Amino acid sequence: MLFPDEDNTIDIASDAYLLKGFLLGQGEQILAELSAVISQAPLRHMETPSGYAMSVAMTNCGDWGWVADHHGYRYSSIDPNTQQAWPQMPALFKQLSINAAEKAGFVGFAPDACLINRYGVGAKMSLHQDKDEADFSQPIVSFSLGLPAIFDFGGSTREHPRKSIELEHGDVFVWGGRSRLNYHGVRHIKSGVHPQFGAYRFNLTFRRSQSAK
Ligand code: MD6
Ligand code: FE
Repeated sequence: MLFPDEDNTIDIASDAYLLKGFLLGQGEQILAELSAVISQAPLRHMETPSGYAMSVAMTNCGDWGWVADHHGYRYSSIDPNTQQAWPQMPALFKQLSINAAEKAGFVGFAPDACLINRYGVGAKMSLHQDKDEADFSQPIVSFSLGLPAIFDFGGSTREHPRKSIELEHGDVFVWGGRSRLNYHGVRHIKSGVHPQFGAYRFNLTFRRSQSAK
């Protein structure tokens, strides 16, 4: 165990850590920044290359944003819906993501992309790998806000056995290194109402999408 003295940092797999409640107390400020981002770059249901609308509504902030369309999946510096640059990554988001990465042992995290996922009740994310980034040496830092979710975390193949983790409001999941390309997914969100985020779960994932050199 890397952090025997910190019982709110939980080892999930090699180089994967759950920071329980890391964002607690920051909900209102995060919500205010998030609302400003979403008013500039509205949430939308992107279409997969095979033509299905995703159940999760998405947008981005930062220099680069993850997009899906009939061409495939990629990072774009332009929001295809507004034809404008994505909104700047709020300083609060960037700093919290860097602090979380450091707490998990990843120094020098320099995120250039933040994907914002909004799950309504019943929405889910199928098993996938995050492999559209140019730099796998940096971790992914994932914030969970609002309704809870069951997150399935597997290994480097689809068939690898999976661990189920509950991600609750305020949790941060950091993974990189040996787990960076592990398959993962989110089960259907159960109905509920969160005092700040209503009937939604928001997930913010911070990544280094472009090569740092
Ligand atoms: C979610 N997250 O938690 C979806 N990917 O809603 C992801 O797909 C994800 O949380 C890579 C790293 C962390 C993540
Ligand atoms: Fe992912």
